[in-house]
Amino acid sequence: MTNHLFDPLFGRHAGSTAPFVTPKGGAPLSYAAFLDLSARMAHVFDGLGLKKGDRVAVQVGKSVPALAIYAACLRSGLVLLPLNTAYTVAELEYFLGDAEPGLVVCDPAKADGLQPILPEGATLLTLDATGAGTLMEAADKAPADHAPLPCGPDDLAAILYTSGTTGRSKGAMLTHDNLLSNARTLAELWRFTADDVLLHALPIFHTHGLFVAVNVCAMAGASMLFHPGFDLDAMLADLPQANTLMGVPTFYTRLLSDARFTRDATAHMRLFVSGSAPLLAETHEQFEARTGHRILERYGMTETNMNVSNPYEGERRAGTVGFPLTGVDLRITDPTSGDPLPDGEIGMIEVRGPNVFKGYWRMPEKTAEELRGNGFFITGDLGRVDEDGYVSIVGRQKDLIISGGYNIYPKEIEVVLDEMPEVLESAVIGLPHADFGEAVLAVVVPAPNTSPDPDALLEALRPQLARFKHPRAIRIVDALPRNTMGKVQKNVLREAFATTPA
Ligand code: MLC
Ligand code: AMP
Repeated sequence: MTNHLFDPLFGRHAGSTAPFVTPKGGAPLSYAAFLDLSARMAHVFDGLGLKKGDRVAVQVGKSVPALAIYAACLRSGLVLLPLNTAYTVAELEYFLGDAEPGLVVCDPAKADGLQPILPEGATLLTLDATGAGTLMEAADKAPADHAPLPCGPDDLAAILYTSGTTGRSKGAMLTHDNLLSNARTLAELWRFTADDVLLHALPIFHTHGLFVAVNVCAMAGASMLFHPGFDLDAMLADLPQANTLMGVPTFYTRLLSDARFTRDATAHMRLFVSGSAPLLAETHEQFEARTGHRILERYGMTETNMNVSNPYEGERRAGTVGFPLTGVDLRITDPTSGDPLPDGEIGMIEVRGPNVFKGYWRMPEKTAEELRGNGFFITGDLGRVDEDGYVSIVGRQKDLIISGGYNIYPKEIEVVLDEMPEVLESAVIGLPHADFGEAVLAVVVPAPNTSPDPDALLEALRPQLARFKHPRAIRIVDALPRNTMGKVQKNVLREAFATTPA
């Protein structure tokens, strides 16, 4: 009896003294030591009475023990629910209520805030960025041998929440095989081996940092330099020890902004991968001119893992995301009728393959709207396939802002603004931003006989929404532009405020 994901990803490294993860400024941890840590944690989870399929919600800073929770969940057949550290208690209340985890792990500083919103019967354990807290206290006392629970390809490994156009977040259910198939494909396509050292500075609560970066490394037996976040000086300092980097476009524009990032400083590097948001062709070209390397851009989503990638060998074409991955079917359809369109035409990108999720947690209607009976997932991204087979993303049908690689659904902010007594209605748009790609601007129509102060409105958003979702500015207008159907014309707002520094 095997554990479909754990065994090939982690289990096969049992006893290996090869380095797996080196925390910034710390000593390398071998695969064997990491496996021991995850085994101890799995014993703690089992001891709490958690059963296969139970959810484990985790909102903690990035650290090696935080990563070990992922491996421990796999061992015990539990479903990891990683949560952005920026989420407020108000946001967490929804996730915990919806997913009903049996265990919540949080930073000790947040424990008091979370206690009142814990689901019935759930346990709360703590873990801080240094590894201290009740989880490690218990794990330190547990044995380091743990037999992974048998799990099949269709068993759930994780639920990742993604916001939606209605403002309500949906939990994307990812199976063992969704993650395993994608890790295998990417490790092979991007030529990862045990000789690779990845500079890892992405958060580990999203697909990119957790499943793309960590799973690809573990699949290949590679190692990671684990940085708690993106710090330019620290990145440049550790670059000589690494040979690969995965990042969002903001990583690359920030690196390019520093004169120390030169051809010499990158001469030893094997691969730079970009994704999660569009990489401007201009950035791609500047990067090549500066370093001689062509960034490899790929395209993915929480629901689908990675779908499309530029080639390792062959032309990495700027402004495109490359070719569908092995095993992934990609088609372009008419956004209204759903009928497939011929190559070259712009339409909805739909994808099908072993990487595509199982559906939204407890939302069968939402699942049916976005995941067709024939297995194609309707991505909400608009694109085309050129005569050479390269896929380009030309826009989004979904009303979504991507800021520094984080998805921000305008509806979620509009709902909160609209509830404020001084706001009649609001529209939230994304404007171009040099660092984050896009930044949030809110346009507000005051309620009758009020004159809201934008700073006061921003302050009122603070306890409700994670900081990265906050508008960079609020503009007050008399009315929102609408089309004949009464729909707010966000394109008109984007043009009107195009020059507003956001
Ligand atoms: C931080 N802030 C942001 C922000 N990140 N605001 C908007 N958008 C963001 N992405 C806020 C901070 O709270 C801070 O608020 C202020 O902006 C300045 O912060 P900073 O110090 O400049 O930010 P930093 O900590 O350096 O973070 C920037 C970043 C980070 C780009 C390094 O956001 C990041 O790591 N992004 C990666 C996201 C990611 O992993 N996406 C993958 C999703 S998976 P204040 O209060 O100081 O003003 C996916 C699928 C796929 O999409 O295909 O991969
Ligand atoms: P998420 O919901 O956080 O998984 O974000 C997925 C979305 O990020 C996709 O639907 C795309 O809109 C966007 N995305 C990911 N990779 C790219 C890319 N290389 N270029 C443009 N958009 C991307």
